[in-house]
Amino acid sequence: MTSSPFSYNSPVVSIEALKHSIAYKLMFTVGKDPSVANQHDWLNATLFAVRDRMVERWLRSTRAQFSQDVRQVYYLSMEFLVGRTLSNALLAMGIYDEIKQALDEMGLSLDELLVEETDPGLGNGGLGRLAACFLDSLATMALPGRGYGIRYEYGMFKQNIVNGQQAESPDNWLEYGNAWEFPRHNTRYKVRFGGRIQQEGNKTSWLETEEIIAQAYDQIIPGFDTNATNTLRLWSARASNEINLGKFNQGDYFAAVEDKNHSENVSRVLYPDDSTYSGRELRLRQEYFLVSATIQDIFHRHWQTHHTLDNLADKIAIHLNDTHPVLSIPEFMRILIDEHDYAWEDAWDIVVQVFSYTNHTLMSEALETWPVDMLGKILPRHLQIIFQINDHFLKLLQAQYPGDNELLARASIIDETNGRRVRMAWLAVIACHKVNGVSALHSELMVQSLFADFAHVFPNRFCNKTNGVTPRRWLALANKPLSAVLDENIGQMWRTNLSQLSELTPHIDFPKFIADVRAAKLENKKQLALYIAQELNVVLDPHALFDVQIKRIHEYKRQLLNVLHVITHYNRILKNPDANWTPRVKIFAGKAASAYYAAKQIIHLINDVAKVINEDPRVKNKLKVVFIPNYSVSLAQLIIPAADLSEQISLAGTEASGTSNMKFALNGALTIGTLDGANIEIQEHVGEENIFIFGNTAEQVEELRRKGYNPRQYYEQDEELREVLNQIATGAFSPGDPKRYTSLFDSLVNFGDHYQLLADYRSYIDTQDKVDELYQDKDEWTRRAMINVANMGYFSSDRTIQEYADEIWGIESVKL
Ligand code: T68
Repeated sequence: MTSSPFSYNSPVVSIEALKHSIAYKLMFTVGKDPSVANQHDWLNATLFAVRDRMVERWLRSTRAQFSQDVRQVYYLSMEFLVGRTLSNALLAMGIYDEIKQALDEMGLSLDELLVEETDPGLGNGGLGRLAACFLDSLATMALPGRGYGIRYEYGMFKQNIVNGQQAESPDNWLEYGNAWEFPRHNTRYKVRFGGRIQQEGNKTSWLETEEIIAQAYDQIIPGFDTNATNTLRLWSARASNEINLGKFNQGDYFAAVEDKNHSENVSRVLYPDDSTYSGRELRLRQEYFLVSATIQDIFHRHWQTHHTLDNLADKIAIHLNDTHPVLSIPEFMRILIDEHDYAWEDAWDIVVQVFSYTNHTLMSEALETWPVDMLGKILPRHLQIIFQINDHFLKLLQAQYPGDNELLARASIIDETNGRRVRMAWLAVIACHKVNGVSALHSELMVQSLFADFAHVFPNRFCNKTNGVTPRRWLALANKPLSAVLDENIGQMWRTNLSQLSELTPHIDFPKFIADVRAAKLENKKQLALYIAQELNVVLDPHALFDVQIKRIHEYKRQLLNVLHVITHYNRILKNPDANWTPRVKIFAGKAASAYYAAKQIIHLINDVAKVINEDPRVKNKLKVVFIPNYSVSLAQLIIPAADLSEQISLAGTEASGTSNMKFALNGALTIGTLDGANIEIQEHVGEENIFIFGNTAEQVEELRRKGYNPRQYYEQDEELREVLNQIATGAFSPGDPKRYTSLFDSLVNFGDHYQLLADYRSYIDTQDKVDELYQDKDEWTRRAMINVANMGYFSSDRTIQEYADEIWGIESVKL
């Protein structure tokens, strides 16, 4: 074994042994003869061979956590976007090159197998990916924790672009099985819905419920270069009566099977809406399904070791990833009170110590509120408990602020202004000992706006935990060329101690270093160009500036502002074709919620504009526009390392944090962005000379709104802007359907431009000009990009998780 301060220990594994286990798995687990096995069979054989080697560590870790009886965190999330698992497991175990060689000697290519693996889309975007980065950090730091979520049968829909428009199709990700999961046929819990409440003296019972079964599926989360691993446990719904025998015997076979299907719908499909709240009953059932199975499982584990629930607060922390799992709170109370005869105050004491909550958005359209009637029908006992929590809280408030009835109405969990609705975020804030935002700005705005009343009542409850990303997946795995350059200059330890990137600083002045970094970037760009040529039949010059905006399509993220720049730039090229233009490629990717018309129009417009520009012979290589379909974690791993420019252009005050902004900067892209979310902290770390900041600040945005924002004024006063908007409105990019974008035009110019694109347009365009100018000096560009990389240590999810562990959860690493 090697052991230097600059490298990790890699285990001694013989290539022969690896070859043998892959061949063995192919025959005895996959059940295929090598002569007929296809790529997928070989992938599965390799997965099984690797998984076996991980199981031993897993069992050892689980045993250590159990025997040391340390406090554990349970991370509850409706979404986990873990990405492909094989390459990450190989990296974590330090056997990447060995497996590659073993496959090579068997006549197979690891790279070809890796892309065969399905990328499970069990999440919408940043919130789900953050949960996955956190699991990676917990395991790597040997912190005792588990993720709990839902094993959706269909993940995020697949996106195709048909005639320029988004078309959705189901993502049947389990079609070829999932070699990575362990079904736990004996870990099953009943989840109940509906029914009625019976009160006998002090005793409350919940009766005559409808029941379904939650069954556990476990996945190993390997830590990097450690024997520590953690578990992600996902629940799948099973009908509690396989078929309804009554109906079956009456001869109604279809009705009998229908019931079964109805129950299993609970874990059928991920809701594809981010940033909007849909309020559908099935979603409420999904949330309770996750919560009920998880809380039962936590209690069960605890009971096995302790035979009491009195010390729960010493041994467990439960974290709520947004309000989606917030029903855990009344569920926890219900079990303690109804099933274990706890007094209300004792149960509540435990709840407050155990629970914590992260808020990921301030936008009102994304905040969950459930109609009292719907909640009462599906979870009558939980509704009672929520009312009781509210009563206790309002009494406390009345005592503290006597006579302030407006405050009572604002802070009540029940919103009476809009039908009667339960505000889930209020419930979370009242029950959790800590509530955090995900960037400094967001956490500040959170206590000034959404939770202002609560911040007075609970001054010590609110805090900030700026997001981070795992350097294992987002640098070591995604960007091998740059990683090699880093290793050569500062050693390998940045993988687990990202602040070591600061040691790059003295290297940045060396021409050889800059040349090596440029060569690495070029290699990544060629890879991406190859993919785009194959998928979209568009040929790109890898020396052009790759300008990238990839994220969910949403009005607040302002992809449309980027399109305004594309068209402005196009117009300028046509007016002055022989000027010294910096060749640019505009790259977009992202999904729109299936019912979000305005977002779908933006996708359509990007594709319409791309078609006109890419086919215009006058433009040639000066400007190209591509929309890459079906954005996913694995596509992000391909695109981000190839980016020169990272577009983070949300309206200030709307993007809670952003995490792709961190991934781009870590991979040596310069950011063009507003002072929003974590962009502000990125600027503080990399220095204002090394980032392109434009547009209004969150304060200026508010002020403009207060004073009465008039977008038409910008339209009338800025000739270049007016030309662009008129082109869109009159069909310059949709000649076959000239009115296609009139409503889009109106939303900007005539109906208020809610996200203030026109106010930031001029500053954005001028800043893009500076980008073009700097890119002409490639060495200086690379130098600034590497100053970014050297200063990104803070944005490791290891730092974020250490803060959660110390300041919210009170957990410590396990000794192995
Ligand atoms: C994101 N939120 C924030 N929500 O938008 C982003 N919402 O700024 C932040 O960096 C990230 O969270 C991590 O903190 C989301 O991704 C959702 O995906 C979502 C899903 C369902 C319902 C509501």
